[in-house]
Amino acid sequence: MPAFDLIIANGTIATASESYAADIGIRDGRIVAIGEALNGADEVVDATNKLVLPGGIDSHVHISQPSGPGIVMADDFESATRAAAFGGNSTVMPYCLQQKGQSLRAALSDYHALAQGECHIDHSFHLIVSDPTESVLGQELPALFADGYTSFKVFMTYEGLALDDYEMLSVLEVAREAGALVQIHAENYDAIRFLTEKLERAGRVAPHFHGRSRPIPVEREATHRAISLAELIDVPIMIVHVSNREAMEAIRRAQARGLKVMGETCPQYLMLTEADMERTGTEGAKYVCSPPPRDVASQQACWEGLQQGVFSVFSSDHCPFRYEDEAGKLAPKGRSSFRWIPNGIPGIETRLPILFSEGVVKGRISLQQFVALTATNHARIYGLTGKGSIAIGYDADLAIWDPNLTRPIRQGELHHGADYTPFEGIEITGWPTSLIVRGSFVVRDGKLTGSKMQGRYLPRAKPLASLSR
Ligand code: DUC
Ligand code: ZN
Ligand code: ZN
Repeated sequence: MPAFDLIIANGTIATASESYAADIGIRDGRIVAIGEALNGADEVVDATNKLVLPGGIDSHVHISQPSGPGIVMADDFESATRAAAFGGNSTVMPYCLQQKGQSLRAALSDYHALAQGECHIDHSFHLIVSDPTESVLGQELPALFADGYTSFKVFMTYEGLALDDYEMLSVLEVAREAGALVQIHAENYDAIRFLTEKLERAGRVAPHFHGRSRPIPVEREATHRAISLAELIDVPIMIVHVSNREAMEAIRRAQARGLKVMGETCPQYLMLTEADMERTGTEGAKYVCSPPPRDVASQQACWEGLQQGVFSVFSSDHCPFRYEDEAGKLAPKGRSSFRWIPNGIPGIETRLPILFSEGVVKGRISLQQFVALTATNHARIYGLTGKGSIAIGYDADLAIWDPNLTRPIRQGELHHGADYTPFEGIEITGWPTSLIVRGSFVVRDGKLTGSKMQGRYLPRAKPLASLSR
């Protein structure tokens, strides 16, 4: 019997700490050898002139999430995980939304049913806590933590989702006791409501007024408040989808003071601006997401946050809606005011190529930072044991990249369920060409070879309180 099921030979391996030329020997879905001139395998795949990276981990995606009456997300688990695989990802972490009045267990059982047998790659859930009742705080969250649901998200805005400060403190306290990590959507609910009503009264309802209804101070204030509340409880937090300098600097200051505050940014805050929401007619709706895309100076601030380690993760915040669709961006109510345009954009397949091309190829970040920001840190922070790196004993989750392949992002070549990409036409150098999950090809030389039965659900270990930087 050969020593290995599969050898990936002659590639350049890159991890969060170094790059080197070596072969990878895989048996029973795990990496069992890394060395020169390995031999003895059922199959040898030649990766000459290719990079071999850990499969990407996208720890912030929304799939099949209820999004309001008549609105339907563009991706289910099958299409989202297929698109993720073509984008070089081997694990995604979607949200499981608790609806008001619903138990967390009931919400989870709905999401597991949607995902079961429909995932091309591995997945694990964060909970969204929208109704922190006594039983949620006292019983469900601690029990679910013990079952491997070790992170949850809370919102400071949105009707039906926003927690007030008392509720936030209660959730943070439970997280502290359990050792869970809380992700925070930091925008000031009342300020958005106030500004939205004012804009609507003035007849300013076109898509780009979405940005005016939640300007930078709205995000800065909530970020500062979230950090202060977490400091009161002494609990780690992750501020998700940071869009601008003021929020980034608030996180940096908290870190300098020794607080366990982590940050995340996303492709839309590097590549889009508010001008995109000003496109003619209703087209601006394609770019409506929250927080909204800002300006070029904010893009620069987000790059600095990535370069300087203020942000430890780079996620897609994939939240896809179709454009030409009454159940999506052009819902009848959405045409009447920006307030009703479903918030979110697709990005699960383009996250890694964008950061590779704009970051590594253009010299803004190193290849090691790229791997850390897109895979390794996600695994460490969220407790995905045996994922996110290339090392003996780790799952053989590998993305093979052609670092010289240059072609633009085109909707027609993507695999998600949305009918557009907000990143249309961006020229990319460096694309993943093959993706292996636990030793089996899901995508091979640009073709889907895996099945939707291949992805597994991953319970998680205790999250990390902070990355030592
Ligand atoms: N927050 C998210 O995290 N994703 C999409 C929309 C939102 O407000
Ligand atoms: Zn959010
Ligand atoms: Zn999100």
